[in-house]
Amino acid sequence: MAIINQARKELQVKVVYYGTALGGKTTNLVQVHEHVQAAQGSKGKLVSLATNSDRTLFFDFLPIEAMAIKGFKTKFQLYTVPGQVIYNTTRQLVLRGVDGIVFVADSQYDKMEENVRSLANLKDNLKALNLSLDDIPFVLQYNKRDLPNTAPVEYMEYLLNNGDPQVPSFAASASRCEGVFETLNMITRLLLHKFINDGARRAA
Ligand SMILES: Nc1nc2c(ncn2[C@@H]2O[C@H](COP(=O)(O)OP(=O)(O)O)[C@@H](O)[C@H]2O)c(=O)[nH]1
Ligand SMILES: [Mg+2]
Repeated sequence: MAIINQARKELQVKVVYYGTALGGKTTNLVQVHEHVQAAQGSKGKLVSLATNSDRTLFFDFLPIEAMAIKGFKTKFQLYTVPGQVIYNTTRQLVLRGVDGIVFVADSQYDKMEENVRSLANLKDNLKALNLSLDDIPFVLQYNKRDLPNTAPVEYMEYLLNNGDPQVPSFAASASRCEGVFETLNMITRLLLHKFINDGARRAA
């Protein structure tokens, strides 16, 4: 759950970008980091937590619209996880305390099985933490739409977004910064609504 710092009037929200290795998680974060207004004076450093051959990245940022919650600044921390199978322990660690999840799927046809496996792995890892995708704001991104060998979005929806209700999903080409902010804005909005609703429920 989000960390609330009463003294500093700060709400800290953790968003994790999950998905297969090489799907484009890091590219999403790098694009966001590059394009977030430095003028806000609120952008954290892009920090790389190095594992052997893959990186976990995170940084803080403060979306303008998020400042509206009752005098609290909402700080978003964006994390990626290493995709390789052998780093499951790291993935579990990164998921601890997660508030929102973006699943970055690789749209290339030959990655569909890997996408499905990674999503199942996400659910398993959440379960180990007593969490469920049903309770966590969750958005799907179908990345690498610029490549020629992509599966149709409808097919990816069928494979990856077959819950009831479906979750928001976005076609993207992260390396061209297409769909990156659409995805981020949606997870941000879902998170803020959840906090406002939870707060209202607590107050009731
Ligand atoms: N063509 C294409 N390549 C991409 C796209 N997004 C990421 N890539 C490339 O895919 C590779 C893996 O991306 P990366 O962000 O490191 O994947 P990660 O393992 O999920 O963090 C890199 O070479 C990226 O430049 C995209 O939308 N289109
Ligand atoms: Mg990466």
